[in-house]
Amino acid sequence: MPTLLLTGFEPFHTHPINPSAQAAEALDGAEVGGARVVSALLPVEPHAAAAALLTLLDAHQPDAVLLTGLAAGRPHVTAERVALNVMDFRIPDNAGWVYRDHPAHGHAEAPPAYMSTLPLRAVVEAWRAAGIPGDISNTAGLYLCNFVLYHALDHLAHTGRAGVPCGFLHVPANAGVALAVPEDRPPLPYLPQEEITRAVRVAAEVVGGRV
Ligand code: PCA
Repeated sequence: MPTLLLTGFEPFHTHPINPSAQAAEALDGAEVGGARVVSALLPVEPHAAAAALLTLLDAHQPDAVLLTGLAAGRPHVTAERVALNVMDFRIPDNAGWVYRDHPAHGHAEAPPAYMSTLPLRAVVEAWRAAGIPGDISNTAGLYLCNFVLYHALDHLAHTGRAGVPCGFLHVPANAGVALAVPEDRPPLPYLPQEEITRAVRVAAEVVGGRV
């Protein structure tokens, strides 16, 4: 059976939990769209995240890759179209570092961007058919989510696996994240965790069903 690598991120910044991690944990080992899900959590620090990601890609040789993370403030799920070779953090990573105007990949020949190789429109249509509003996003930000998407696509391209569908889903806050916002800060839109997990599962069904 084909393998679908599904990653979530550890909690970061002021968020006590990460709904992407909860979705990845809930789907670990499941058979989705004819593929077996192998889930893993990535650290919110670029060096450790890149090392963990490349190890996962080489150890599991996945047939499809679905990376996920939290976009606190977005009202619905989004499938990212592009990863840029830029890090420009507005908040520190979990090691306390802030990278500004910094390449995501230091190699002189690293391209400025990679396009997601997921069937993005099919994912959005499957969400809608399942009653889940969502959209394609044209920016994954310039923090860890953009960074891991860039490195995953770069690694697949350089190991003869450019045809492996690979992309990134951003999920909104769940109730636990929204409840942790201090009263003097603007409230966050949120979705119940079950709905976030369902959205990730529907996307995995589309991707897994094509490998
Ligand atoms: N979201 C962050 C990094 C970790 C996460 O879950 C991002 O959007 O870059």
